[in-house]
Amino acid sequence: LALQQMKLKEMLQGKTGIGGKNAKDVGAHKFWNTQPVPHFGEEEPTTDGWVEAPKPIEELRQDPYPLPKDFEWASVDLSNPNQLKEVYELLSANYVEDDQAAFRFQYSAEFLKWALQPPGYHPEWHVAVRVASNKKIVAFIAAVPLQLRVRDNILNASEVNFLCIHKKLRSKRLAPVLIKEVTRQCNLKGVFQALYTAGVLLPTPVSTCRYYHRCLNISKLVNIHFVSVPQNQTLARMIRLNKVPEKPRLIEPQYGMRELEDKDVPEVAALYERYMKRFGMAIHFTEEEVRHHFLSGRGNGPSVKDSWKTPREGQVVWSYVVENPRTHKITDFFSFYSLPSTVIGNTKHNILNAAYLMYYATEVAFEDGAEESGRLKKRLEELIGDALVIADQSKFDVFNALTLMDNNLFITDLKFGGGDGMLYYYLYNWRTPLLAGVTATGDAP
Ligand code: MYA
Repeated sequence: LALQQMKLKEMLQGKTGIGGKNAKDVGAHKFWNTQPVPHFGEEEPTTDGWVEAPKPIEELRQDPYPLPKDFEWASVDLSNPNQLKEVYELLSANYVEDDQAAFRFQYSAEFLKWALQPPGYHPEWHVAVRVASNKKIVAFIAAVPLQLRVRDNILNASEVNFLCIHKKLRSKRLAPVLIKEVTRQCNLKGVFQALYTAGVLLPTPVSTCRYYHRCLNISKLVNIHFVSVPQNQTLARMIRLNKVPEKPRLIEPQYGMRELEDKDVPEVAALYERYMKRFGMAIHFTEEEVRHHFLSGRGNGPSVKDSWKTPREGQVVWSYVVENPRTHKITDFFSFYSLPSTVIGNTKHNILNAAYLMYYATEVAFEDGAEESGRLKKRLEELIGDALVIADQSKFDVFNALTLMDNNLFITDLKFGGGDGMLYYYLYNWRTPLLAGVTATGDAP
């Protein structure tokens, strides 16, 4: 990560060029050059602050931006099952693919509701473009409100995600119109900063992460060309090397791991907040938000016995805590979410079931010398090692994580392998020097 940060730094200062299909010459970003973001070639900021001052509401544009004729704006009501299905279908067929067009994210309808209707969400921030004649949704962008801490500043911001344009309408400069319209909607609610992530390099990331993958279902992953058997190995050996235990270790009563319950929310919120102070940027969650992000995505089904083996119908998020059996204090938690991908053009398998590591925390981090002595690394390996077991039992094919938070402490020893995908983190209208470790958000486009 340090190396990536250094390269990025040089590139942003215009010292080196970068290759890759997403790279553009400095200055070639016709749209982004007009936006309040740091531009390529500028000196790295030394202080934090907005790029453009907030405007009083009466100075804001009151009308939507003009769209090409034949198209119209619509705000989508995701509580309406038909409208939710329309967005789901647009994204299923047109959202993010990898560079080889082998896999495409397939967010479930439950996931979209969970991600886009957190406490305090605004329906006006779920922006769609419809064809005027037949009302078909052909483009979408969404924002949700959040409080974001960037170093010492707490920003009343939004997180922008799910920007998608139908494949037939690409390269027509529609994306800038969607971005400007969602910006206008945020501004109208007094929000002038945003967080967003993308797999493409734009002006200008505040941090860069790489995807890592822990393979679970080796034969399927080989079959769909997600991984290949290394030259000096056989499939059988690869399967053996990647086998995870059948039962999570910490589930034994003497350790006290169990599914998160509603009564744990205040303690988990406090532990989350304390742990996230370790990082330069983190989302602040109220208790209500913790309840939403860690519990509501579990579907409405009752708590099932041995839930670590049996996912609930429509389950999006998996959240576990460790309760000290003597003191009954919550000492640790971890969570991951389900984000399948369509396997494009494979006859045997059409879905890749992927789990993505979300948030975790452990009290061990606050013990003196825990990092230097390796105690923190050991504890995280126990926790995330059990997350792998639960994911494996729930039939996930692969478990993904990014090079952020404390993930670098455990990804290698837990046998994650580096992928070719990168995820760039961006802030809209906020300058800050490069951040070394950033936090995961609910989604990783
Ligand atoms: S990231 C996921 C993005 N979605 C996909 O990758 C799905 C598949 N792809 C598509 O649907 C289209 O290719 C998209 C572009 C829609 C991506 N973020 O219309 P165009 C710039 C920002 O001719 P199209 C996510 O959802 C590009 O550099 N800008 O292109 C987070 C160029 O500008 P410039 C992007 O291919 C989104 C311009 O668009 C992205 O038809 C955060 C070309 O437009 C991208 N991912 O459509 C959005 N890709 O010439 C920003 C391309 O300057 C939010 N572009 O280089 C900002 C904060 C707003 C709120 C602020 C509140 C205060």
